[in-house]
Amino acid sequence: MKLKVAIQKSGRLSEKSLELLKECGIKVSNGDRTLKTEAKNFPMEILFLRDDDIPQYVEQGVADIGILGENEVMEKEKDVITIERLGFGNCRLSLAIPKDDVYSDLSYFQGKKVATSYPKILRKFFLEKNIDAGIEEIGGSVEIATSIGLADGIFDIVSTGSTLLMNGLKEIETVLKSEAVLISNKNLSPEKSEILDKLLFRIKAYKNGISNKYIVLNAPNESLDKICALIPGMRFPTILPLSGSDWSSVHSVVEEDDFWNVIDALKSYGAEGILVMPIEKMIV
Ligand code: PRT
Ligand code: ZN
Repeated sequence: MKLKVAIQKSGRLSEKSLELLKECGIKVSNGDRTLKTEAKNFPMEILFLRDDDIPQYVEQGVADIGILGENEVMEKEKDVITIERLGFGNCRLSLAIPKDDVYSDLSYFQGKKVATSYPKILRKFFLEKNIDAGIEEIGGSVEIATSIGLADGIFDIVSTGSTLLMNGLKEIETVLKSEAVLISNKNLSPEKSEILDKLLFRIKAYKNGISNKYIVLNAPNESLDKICALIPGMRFPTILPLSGSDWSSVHSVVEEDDFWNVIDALKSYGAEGILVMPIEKMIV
C-alpha cells in the first residue's frame, strides 16, 4: 500500500515540495521528473502534475494527497480537506489598478471590469462586498490587462509587488493571503490514513524545528525564576550550575517570531554568553 502524493511538476512550488519530503526523510529520485516515481524508503508514490489539476485529482482519488497553493484550492472549489499549512509559497491575491487612478474604497469597482485567473474567488469577494463588477477571466499575463484596454483593474497573485510596479499598477486591496498547503482526499483507507499520519508527524517536527531556536545562556542565579518564565521551553528549561559560582547555564527553546524581544529581555535580566542554534527537527 502506497500513499499517492501529487506535487507541482515544474513551477514555484516544485523544489520546495520535494525539499519538504526530503526534510521528512523521504528519498525521492526526481532526475527526469517523469509523471510519477516512488519514494525509496517510505510507502509513497509521487505524481508530478500541473498545480491546477491537483485539487481535482485529489478529489477523485487519483492522488490521495497534494501539495499546492491555497489560492488554487480555493479557486477550484473541489471537495477535498486542507490538513496542514506548509509555510512556503507565501503570496497574496490582491486587487490592483493603474497607479495614477484615484482610489478611495471598493465602490471604485462598481460597473468596472477586472481581469483575473481567479474568477471564483473574486466573484465571491465582490458578492460579499455588494460590488457589481464585470470579471474577465484570462489564463495568464494578467498584469498587462489594463494597459491593453481589456479591463480597468486586475486581481492577481502578488509577492514582492515588483510585477505590479513594472506594469504601472498599484495594489489597493488584499483579498486572500495564501501559502502552500497539504490537501487530502476525503475517503482515505485506514492503511493510507496511517501513512498520512506518519507523514504529518514528520512535517510537524520539521515545521516546529524551523520556527524554533535552541538557546543556551549563562545567567545569575537570582534571575533564574524570571528567565524560566520567559523561556519555558518545551516543558521546563534545563538548568546546570556553573561550578564555583552563583551562576547557571540555561538551555531552552525559543520561538523565532518572538526571538529578538526575548533576547532583549534576557539581556535585561543579566544573561550573558547567549548562544542561539538552529533546530533540525523538534518533536513535542
Ligand atoms: O504550470 P503550473 O500550472 O503548475 O504552474 P503555474 O504557472 O500555475 O503556477 P506557478 O508555478 O507560477 O505558481 C504556483 C503557486 O506559487 C501559486 O499558485 C501560488 O500559490 C504560489 N506563488 C507564490 C506565486 C507567487 N508567489 C508569485 N509571485 N505564484 C505566482 N506568482 C507570480 C504572480 O502571478 C505574478 O505574475 O509572480 C508575479 C508576482 O510576483 P511579484 O514578486 O512581482 O509580486
Ligand atoms: Zn497553474
